[in-house]
Amino acid sequence: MLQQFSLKEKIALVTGATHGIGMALAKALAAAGATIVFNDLVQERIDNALKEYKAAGITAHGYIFDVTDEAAVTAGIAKIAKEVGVIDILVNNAGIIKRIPAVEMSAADFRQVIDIDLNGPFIMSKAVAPGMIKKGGGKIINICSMMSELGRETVSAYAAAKGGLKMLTKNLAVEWAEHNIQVNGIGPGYIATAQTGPLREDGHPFNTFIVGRTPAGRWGVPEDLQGPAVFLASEASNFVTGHVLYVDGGILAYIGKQPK
Ligand code: NAP
Ligand code: GCO
Repeated sequence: MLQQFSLKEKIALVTGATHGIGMALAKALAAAGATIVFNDLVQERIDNALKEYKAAGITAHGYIFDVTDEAAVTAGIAKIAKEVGVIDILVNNAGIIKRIPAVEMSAADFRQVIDIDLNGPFIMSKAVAPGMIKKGGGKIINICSMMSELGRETVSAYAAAKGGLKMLTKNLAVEWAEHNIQVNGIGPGYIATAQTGPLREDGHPFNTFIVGRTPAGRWGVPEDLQGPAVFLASEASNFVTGHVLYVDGGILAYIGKQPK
């Protein structure tokens, strides 16, 4: 039974996996047997991450390229194919958020969020798909969000991107099903990483708010996403496609607490 979850002999590319959720997912895929490849924008961060992977007993391969730069992505994927092998599993994890009220947000800021969080996964998926098709199949996991379903003040660009990413997931899933490529999403709840650091500061009203809004009563940690990622990367999910697996401690099932 557990063999179905094995990723032995698979090559997994996790974008933006120098820390945070990306690194936790890469470590989980490595523990299940996969060879890990990741990218980032800055060589120093790649080098530090390589040391951290090594300390965890993982031989990872780090590459510099921006997920929004189609030419750089194409060159990066070709280099990876030569030096490591053809990608079997792609995790579109790289992403940014800008918390700015909509009336104050410049179109340039809005565009940048859409570019990294939505165009990036499209460019990456398009770049790995031909190799997967030749190999006879593959797995793509898009890191979505609560904001794929819900809105809140200040995150219009992020919600637009992550909502779009949910639909990109469904569309690529149906478009590439005939090639045995499963495309799914993971929708993390509120996870303690650098991205949410400003919201978790002591005394920040959002901190109390989100813990109360999460039936599990806590912030998630990147490790909460590891099991779901291995499942969606493995043969255990071969008939699961176009699905977003929300890992949110119950947020999306919850109407909220009545006031006392
Ligand atoms: P994070 O700590 O900010 O990590 C994001 C990563 O993406 C960083 O490694 C960053 O690289 C990389 N990145 C950004 N732009 C890039 C680009 N253009 N090309 C390549 N890499 C790029 O955030 P996180 O919390 O781990 O989040 C990871 C993913 O999960 C994001 O897509 C995020 O939206 C999503 N998510 C997070 C939460 C949460 O609560 N934390 C919840 C739901 C979804 P640098 O370090 O070099 O900037
Ligand atoms: C915010 C948060 C979120 C989370 C996450 C939720 O400001 O509301 O940063 O958007 O990071 O994506 O799932």
